Amino acid sequence: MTFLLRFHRPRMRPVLAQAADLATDRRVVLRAGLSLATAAALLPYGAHARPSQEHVLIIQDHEFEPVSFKPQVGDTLRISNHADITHNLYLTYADGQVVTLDTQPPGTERTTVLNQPGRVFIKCWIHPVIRLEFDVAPAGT
Ligand SMILES: [Cu+2]
Repeated sequence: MTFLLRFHRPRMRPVLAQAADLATDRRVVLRAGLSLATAAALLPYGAHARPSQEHVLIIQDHEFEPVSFKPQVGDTLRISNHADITHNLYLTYADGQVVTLDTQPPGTERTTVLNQPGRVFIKCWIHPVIRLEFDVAPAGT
């Protein structure tokens, strides 16, 4: 059985370019007369934040592709049905929250924004054999 896995990330500039921009921003801030403390307070955000990403998860027949991405809270999961059967998937978060996606005929995609850190299970209401689990990291880690 062939497994395909793709995940798309928004274009990210190289870290060095971001760091250079941050340094420039700091000089601008200083020239604007704000305190060093203010600039220092901005630094952790610029150094650690990562933009939300979109991860594509493909389902073939009755199985998901293995997960190789590292999702965070706020990331979007795009599930693409490459099977020739309809699925109706749902996510279960660690606290029991259930998010049901719409019925998903062959060739269609459904998206959901991951809203909690921790273990997430994806199953199908129609095909209980289908099961996938992965971890979601807190935002900004
Ligand atoms: Cu199914």
